[in-house]
Amino acid sequence: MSNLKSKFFEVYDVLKAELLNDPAFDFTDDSRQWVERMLDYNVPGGKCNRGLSVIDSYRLLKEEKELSEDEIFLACVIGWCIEWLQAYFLVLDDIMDNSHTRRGQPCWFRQPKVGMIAVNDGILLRNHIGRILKKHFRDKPYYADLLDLFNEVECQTACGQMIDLITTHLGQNDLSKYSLDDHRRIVVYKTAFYSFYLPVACALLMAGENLDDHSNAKNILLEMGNYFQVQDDYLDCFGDPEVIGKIGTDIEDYKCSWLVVKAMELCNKEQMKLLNENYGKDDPSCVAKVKDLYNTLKLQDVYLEYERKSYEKLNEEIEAHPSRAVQAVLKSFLAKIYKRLK
Ligand code: DMA
Ligand code: MG
Ligand code: MG
Ligand code: MG
Repeated sequence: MSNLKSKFFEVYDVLKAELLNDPAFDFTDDSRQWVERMLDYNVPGGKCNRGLSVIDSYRLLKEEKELSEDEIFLACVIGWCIEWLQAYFLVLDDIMDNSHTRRGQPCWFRQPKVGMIAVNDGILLRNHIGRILKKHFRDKPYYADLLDLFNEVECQTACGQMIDLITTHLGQNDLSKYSLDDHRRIVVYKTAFYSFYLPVACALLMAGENLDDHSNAKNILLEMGNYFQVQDDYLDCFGDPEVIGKIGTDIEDYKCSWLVVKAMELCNKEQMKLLNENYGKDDPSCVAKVKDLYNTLKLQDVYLEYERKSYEKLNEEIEAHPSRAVQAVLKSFLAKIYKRLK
């Protein structure tokens, strides 16, 4: 493990210990054990890209200046708040998407004795963020802005999840109603704000910047988030479950996935009929027929071309950005996700 990553995980232990001794609640041994197990199961097991990006971004924004131990600690704390936010959304997302596995293990709600208690665990994860921020940032001049930012991004993500879920009603009625614009709107809200804009915005606040001055960087980050979710949609169907740690459910769930939108752009009448008959069915033979069609339409090649073009366009936009430091932040983000397999 890199130095930074091990430092980051030390901070997880600190935050967990604080939450398990939060004076706001009179813990019993049982309740403390439940929360500890729930946190260990859901918070630290991912790639931690979002959390680690806060520290990376903050360092790049400070250019040459060496960060103090305290600054590194605080950047790690905010990084973990984003990981907590992600855990909260994923615990609930897996229930709503009827998923089976996450990060190489059964989804939390599928654990014996968990079930729908997972809904409240999601709410708890969400509430931990406010507890953590209060403890470590209350005295900072940017505390109010930081809280506002988390609140706004959470709201945007929840709205994105809503349109992801209700758009399936539209598709169930008439699959051909799904468009690339619908897809874009869904993924910018459900993924791009919290995964891309939030880590950088946190680093900017820590560095004393005003977020209103960074709308250009925000737009580039949202574009990157769109690209990232297209990758997620692609991997849902074509990724290796062993590598991505989850089994795809987008076809069964009638999702307005980038793949189905692209398929409809390319297919003939007969293929459209096949898609209509088999999309959104929780039946492995129907799923297999949809995947066969995706192969016939060579969607893997369409995706590779999309990936190449997006990368090119994002690079151009980043290079046109006036600030060297911000350019470095955006480039490091893009490098982390380009051609990702998980
Ligand atoms: C998930 O979209 C978005 C959030 C906010 C959790 P998704 O359902 O495609 O994610 P996954 O493929 O990881 O279940
Ligand atoms: Mg999901
Ligand atoms: Mg989902
Ligand atoms: Mg997905």
